[in-house]
Formats: sequence, C-alpha cells, structure tokens
Amino acid sequence: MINIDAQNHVRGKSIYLDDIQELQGTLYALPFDATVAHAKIKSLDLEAASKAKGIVAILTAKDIPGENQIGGIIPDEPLFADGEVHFRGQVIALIVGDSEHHCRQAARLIKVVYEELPVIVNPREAQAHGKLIMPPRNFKLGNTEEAWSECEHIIEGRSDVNGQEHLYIETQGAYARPKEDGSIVISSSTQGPTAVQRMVARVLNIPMHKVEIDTVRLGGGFGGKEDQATPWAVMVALATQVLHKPVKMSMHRMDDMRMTGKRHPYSADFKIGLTKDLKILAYEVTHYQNAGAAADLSPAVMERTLFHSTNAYYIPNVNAKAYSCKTNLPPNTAFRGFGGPQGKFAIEAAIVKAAETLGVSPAEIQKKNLVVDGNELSYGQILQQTNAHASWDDCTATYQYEQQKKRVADFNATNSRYKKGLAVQPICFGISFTNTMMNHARALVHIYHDGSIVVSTGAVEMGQGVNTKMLQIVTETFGISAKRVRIESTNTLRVANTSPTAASAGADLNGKALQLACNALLERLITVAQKELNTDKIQINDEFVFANDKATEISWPDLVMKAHVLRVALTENAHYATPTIHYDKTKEKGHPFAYHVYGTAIVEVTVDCLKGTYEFDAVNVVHDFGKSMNTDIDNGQIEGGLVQGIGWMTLEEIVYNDQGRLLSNALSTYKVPDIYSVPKQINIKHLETEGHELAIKKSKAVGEPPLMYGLGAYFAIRDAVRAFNPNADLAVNAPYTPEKVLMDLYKK
Ligand code: MTE
Ligand code: LUZ
Ligand code: MOS
Repeated sequence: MINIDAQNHVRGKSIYLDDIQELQGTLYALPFDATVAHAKIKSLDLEAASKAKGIVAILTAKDIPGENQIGGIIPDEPLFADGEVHFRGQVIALIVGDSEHHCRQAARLIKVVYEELPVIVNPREAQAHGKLIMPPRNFKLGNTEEAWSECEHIIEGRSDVNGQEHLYIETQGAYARPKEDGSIVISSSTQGPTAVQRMVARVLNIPMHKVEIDTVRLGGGFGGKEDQATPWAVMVALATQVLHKPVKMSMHRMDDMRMTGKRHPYSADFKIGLTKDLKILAYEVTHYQNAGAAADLSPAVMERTLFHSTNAYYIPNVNAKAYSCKTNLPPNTAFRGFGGPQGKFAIEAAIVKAAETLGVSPAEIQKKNLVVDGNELSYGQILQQTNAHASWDDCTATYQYEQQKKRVADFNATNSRYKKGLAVQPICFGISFTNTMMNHARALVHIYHDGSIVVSTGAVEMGQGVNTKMLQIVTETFGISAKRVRIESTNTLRVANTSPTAASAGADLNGKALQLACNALLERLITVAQKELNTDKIQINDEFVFANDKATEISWPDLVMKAHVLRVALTENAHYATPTIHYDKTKEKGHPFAYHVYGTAIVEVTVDCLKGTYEFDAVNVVHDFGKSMNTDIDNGQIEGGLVQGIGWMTLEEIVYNDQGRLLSNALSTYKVPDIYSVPKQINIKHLETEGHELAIKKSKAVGEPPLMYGLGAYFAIRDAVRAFNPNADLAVNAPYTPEKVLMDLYKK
C-alpha cells in the first residue's frame, strides 16, 4: 500500500497547522524572549509596546491563572520567565496583535533591564559546580574493579558529541479557538496531544475536559515536538482564555531555532578492558549530558543513554554512570534515538581507540563481542531472538566486505590526495518507552451504516507513515478496500490519556489497540452473517462475505446494514498495554523493552586530503525489520534515519558562544545534508527473520534505530584520516566537519 499522504503531499493539498482556515478575528501571537543567558530581570517595561499599532495584549507570568509551570517530568520550567532568565531564548512575554508584522514591531519597543549572572554552557563545568538536573544514575553488571586485573589491554579515553537541530520542515505552532463555557480547542503541531492538554489545563487552571487538542499531522517532529510543542500551544490557549478570541502562532524558523532545545550534546570518559583474544571484559563510562536550563525530557533521555551504553555488545562487567548537567542553554529534548545514539557513540569510540592502540581493525573487536541469546545486559534484561550476528554476517557476506576492504587498501596504497575509509556499524535498539507506565494505547473505530469506517488512535502522523500502517490493519482485518476507511486526526476527545507518538512505538502500541477494536467488530459482523447464512464458516474477502469458502451476494455494506438493523453495536474502543515489560529503578534492573531491533551497516567514505571534504561512496545495510508490513515506508525510514544520522555525525554543527548565544541560528550557518551529501549508494537488505510477537503484525519498530547507522560515518572518516596521517593522536569529537577533518589530516 502506498503512503496514503503521498498524493496530497506532492500536490500541496495536505493540511498543516498554518494551512488551517482561520476564523474571522483571529489574532497572532509572538513570543518575546531573553537576550541574555542568565540574569535577574530588574525591570520589564511593556508600556510603549502595549500602545503600538495593532497590539491587543501583552501577556506575562502575572496573567497566568493557574501554575506558571510546564515541566513534564520535573516541575522546573516556567512558561514565562518570572524574575529571572536561565537561557537566551527563554520566553518572557507573549505579544498578541492583529498581525505578525505588528507584533514584531511592538517587540522592539519592549525594554528589559537585566542584572547579569555567570553563564555556564559546558556540562562538565556545570557538574563541577554541582549544577545537576537530578542525582546521577549508575547501571552496573558484574564487577569492573575486579575485572581490570584480568584484562590484557586497558584503554582509556574521552569522546564528545554535539547536539543536533531537529529542523522539522514545519516549525512549531498552534492555533487556539474559544468554545462555550470557557472550553478551548487547540490545533497543535505536537507528537503528544495529551501532554499539551495536561499543561494547558495546569496553566489555565481548568479541568482537562475543557481542553480539546487536535492534531492532523506534523511536517516532521523527530522528537522535537514530543515535549517542546507544548509551550506554544499553552501560550495561545492562555491568550484565547484571556481575550476570548482565536489566537494563532506559527513560528519563524530563526525564532524556533533560537528558542527550542535540541539533541543533547554529551561528553564522556571511558575505560575499556580486553582479553588477549579481544573479548571485552570490562567497560566503564561516565556521561556528562548537557541538559540545558530545565529538565524537559533529559532524565528519560539520560536513562536511554545508560540502557544503550554497550550497544550491540556483550560485556560481562559494566559500570555506566551519567550526570544530567544543568547549563544556561535552551532545555535539550527528545531527538530520534533519545540518548541511545550518544550512549552508543561512546562505546564505539572506546572500541575504535582500543583497535588503534592494538593495531587491529575495529571490526574485529566489534564482531567478537556481539550479543547472543541469553546474554544479560547491564540493566538485567536477558536477550532473546538476538539478530546481531545474523545481520553482521549477512551484511559482510552480501556486500562482500572482505573484497571491499582489499579494494580500499589498494586505493589508499596508490592514491595520495584521496583516501578511503571504512566502518562497520552494528546496532541494537530497545523498543518500548523506558518508563513502563507509558506503554499503552487506545483506538476508537466507528463503522457507519453505509459501510464506511472512521478510525481514531493516539498515533500522530509526522511523515513516518503510521496512518498508512493503521489503514492496513483495518483493511486487512475486515477484508475491505482502503477507500472505505478514513484515519482521522489525533484528538483528545476521541482518544484520551495517550502517550506521545515516540520511542518508535507508535505503530506497535496504537496498531495493537486498533487490531483489538477491529477484531471485536469483525466478530460481531461474522455472527450476523453466520445467522443469516446458516453456517459457521464465514469470512470476508475483497468486500464480500464468503460462506464455506464460496463468495455470496452479501457485500460489506449489505452486511453492515444488516447488523445495524439488528441493532448490533458498530463502534468499538479498545485498549492495549504491552505485556512482559517491567523495570525497577531502585535496583536499575528489569526487562524494560518488548524487544530489540538489530542491524548492520557498512559505510565507505572518500576524503579529499587537500581540502578536508568527503563524500560517502556507499552505505550498505542489512536491517532486522522482522516481517515488514510496508516495505516502501520502512525502507524510507531507513534512508531518512541514516541520512539524519550522517548529518549529525558530519556537517551539522550547533555552536553556542560562551555567553549562551546560538551562532548557528539559521540555515546559512547550520548545514544539513542535501542531495549532494547523501551517500552515492544506499543499499537496504531485509534480514530474514520471524519478527516478534509484540511488534505489530511482526513488523518491528523502525523509526529511530536506523539513525544509529550514521555513527559509522564518523568512524569511516576517521579511518580515512588515519590512512593519510597514521600517527597523530586524534580526539573523538563529533561532528567531523570538513574543518576538523582538515586539521586532523595535518595534525602532528
Ligand atoms: N519520520 C518522519 N518522516 N518524520 C518524523 O518526524 N520521527 C522519528 C521517526 N521517523 C519522524 C520519522 C521519530 S523520533 C520517532 S520516535 C518515530 O518516527 C515515531 O513514529 P513511530 O513510533 O510511528 O515509528
Ligand atoms: N520518549 C520517552 C522517548 O518518553 N521515553 C522513551 O523511552 C523514549 N524513547 C525514545 C524516544 N522517545
Ligand atoms: Mo522520537 S525521539 O521518540 O520522538
């Protein structure tokens, strides 16, 4: 089934937030933000701005009837700065006027007097000052202290990895309209309608039943709208509550880049110990997560860093520690992989450092230590149905890795200006929200008496194709055509108490609930047909009822109408909660993931050693999709995730100065991959496997895992740099921009 949005997208007919038909009298809202990163607000003068042309109101913390608080995990984040600011871009006031232009003019008239305080942007410095979001966490397996004495080789080092701008094509935005009795409906470009609803209720001091959130689709989220779509929706809701008018916000790209958090930068110290035959016996790592000025999702992100601190490797002795460090930057947030990629980057750096020290290829160490069934990870989950070796072996065989290695070595021996580099990147990513409580979903299905169907779930479509997968479940369960089914917007009145569409679990959780709802309805319809046709053997295929394997005259609409006449309920609501998972934070042990996704990628790069630039010749992937329910969509997720990961590892460089000012604040200074920087070839092979019972139709979650193939891009470039400059002591510091590559090529 092709993506149901494909045609409307290319024709420009799909509705995004800014395309919603505006009601007459709609006002525009513009957030006014801090221009210093840490300060007391001595005075805020709104006088002149309030009188400016077209301005209706300027709202501040004083206008909030409920709590001035939008922290989801930890209540440490005000909606509007009150008395002090903790990062540049923190919102102090909301300007509401008859046009965006007038709001921007008024913004220039606002006068703020700050008393500046010391600014910290570096996570290690924050940790040294005791500035932490929460106490550190520590995952332990075996005993590293005892294991070091048994290690033949012990290598220590440091790795640094920068953040990443989400760059969803649709910027943040929301549109609120008043309903009667003080209730409000808000269209929000959010991955988490319930999160928005909860915060609107909290800030406006109204019950959640007065707040309706509606989300048609997002022009990309990538985690950036899991928590950080909320403030904008709350702001327009507040303005609507105060002014009784429709109020809209659709952010300018530069405002969005400046005010929102990004992927967390991490700095890590590692120590890895290996036996004579290259078995990793012990691994210690300390992560310093740059959380920014408030918790946001940082505690959960940090947790996933620890869960993935040994990637696809079995290490019997592990001591992984992480600090969530409070800095004067916008609060960093979810981003595809959610801390997992940063955890994996450190172990890959450790392996590469060890390989370089021992004069072996990193792949040799990687392969020797891949997980197998029965291995226990540092958090206590015992792995089953592991596909680490299967994907590695299939990948290296299918794409002829040994020959590729020879070809690259020959090339490097005969070329001086250009050098090629190779890296093999295995992945192992846990599927489920690490917070067990969040792993549930609901679906609501109405069959109308003309046979058409409308479906609501908690899943948010953000380009990943979840609506198409939901549609497939309905058509395949009922045996009917796609034209009969409509997947409706995600709406808190139709489906309540949802988890955000995140953790790659959107299709699994909502799909399983939808399957339950459809199966319940199917059972009722089959019963109607059994009575009508006097037989037990009923099926529905191709829109017709089959009795005893023969087609009857009864079509789908006929059957639905018969059921309606017999007063059979044609609506079903179902609930699904992932079985088997649990986790005990007091012990840091449990079984948090429904299953793991595996895969292996081989990355080949050519570096121009005169210029420091590089091109990716090929990325060859064998990925564990289980039994993919939609290969076009799933392959698209691999390509998109891979390129996004390569961008993070290579070109995309977020730069804050030491005063917390974002210098890479526009697309002219922040370079994302384009068609020229994607690999010349991307090959994707599906690993032959059985899939997993807890995956929807045995089709494994695919949204985040492929991003981590991009890690291989960093290490492939390093491999090429070392072919040119074998003896320099190189740092591990992503992204590997051409500037950094050039410096490393000529480093003494
Ligand atoms: N693909 C597109 N096109 N746009 C997106 O915003 N988000 C990614 C991934 N793929 C995203 C995407 C992230 S961060 C997640 S968690 C998953 O999609 C969420 O959707 P799923 O749970 O349905 O896989
Ligand atoms: N969000 C979340 C996530 O709240 N918990 C998670 O475990 C998670 N994992 C990936 C992406 N978002
Ligand atoms: Mo994705 S980071 O779980 O939104």
